[in-house]
Amino acid sequence: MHKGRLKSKFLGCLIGAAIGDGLGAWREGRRIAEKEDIASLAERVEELAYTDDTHMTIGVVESLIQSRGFDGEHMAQTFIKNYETEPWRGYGPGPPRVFRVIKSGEPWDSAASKIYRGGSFGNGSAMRVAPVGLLYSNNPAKLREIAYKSSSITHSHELGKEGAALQAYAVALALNTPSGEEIDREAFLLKLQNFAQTQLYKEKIANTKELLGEQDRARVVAVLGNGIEALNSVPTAIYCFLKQPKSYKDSVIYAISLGGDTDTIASMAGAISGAYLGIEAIPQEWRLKLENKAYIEDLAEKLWQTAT
Ligand code: AR6
Ligand code: MG
Repeated sequence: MHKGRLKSKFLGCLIGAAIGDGLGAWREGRRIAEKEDIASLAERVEELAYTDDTHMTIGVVESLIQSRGFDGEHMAQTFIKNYETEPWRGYGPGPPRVFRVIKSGEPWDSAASKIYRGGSFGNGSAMRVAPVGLLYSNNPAKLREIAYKSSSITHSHELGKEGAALQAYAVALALNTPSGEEIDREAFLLKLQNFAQTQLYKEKIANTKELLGEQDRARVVAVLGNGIEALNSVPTAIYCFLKQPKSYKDSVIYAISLGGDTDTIASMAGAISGAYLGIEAIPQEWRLKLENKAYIEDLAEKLWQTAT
């Protein structure tokens, strides 16, 4: 792929994730809503302030750039530093507790198991993993390894790690499909299904395929979920992208209209959509409202330089 095109996709992915987060944050925990109401909300809000989803994604990129690849200790310390600077970003309950355990001397790759029995299966490691999908898009085995490792800093449960790997792989598949080329939705899902190592995710992805033509959003939520658990949000985000792959705006609005963990599902859907369509596909009026846009763009460009 042409280098300039790839750069647009890196920008689209990270800006797309941040905007999905910032817009979805207005509807977190709410019920299913009309798409028109979400569209008019997007027009009304003056600033798209981001939450922990983007704050932690920023930490992942900063660490990948500075370490020129994955370094678990460095990434953990970056998360801690960022959290301590801006603890009010709406973090889930687990990560701040993990950070305290690491600060007390526990190694980065064992601290998370001290918090929840079997580790966390929340979506907090999938919501921040897009940069891993961008950086390792040409090497699925490495992508999986780094997605698992980056997850295990805070989310060491198998379902948490697998959710992160699937989201990263969806970003990689989207990045590697030229935006002028139509997405073969069934082939996209088949690749994800084969990539998944957990039966529960394989089943969810199979359900996703069945639902592609579904009009009833209550049924989509009933089958795929809209919750804070990785299993109940990563396949949903992938679905939101595949439902309308040609429109960033429609993917994000649809994701938020499903209710529940709207910021995270819209952020993950936005990351995949932006990686496929590139930055130009994200409405300019939305981009102008994004908090800290210049810094996120700068990180996207540096990650692109690291990757190429
Ligand atoms: N056993 C029982 N419940 C669990 C377990 C487990 N092993 N693991 C997770 N949960 P957490 P996150 C439940 O705390 O994933 C922000 O709003 C438990 O109810 O690791 O970083 C973001 O925007 C726990 O509180 O946090 C995201 O929406 C919850 O899953 C979200 O929070 C979340 O796991 C990310 O949260
Ligand atoms: Mg959030």
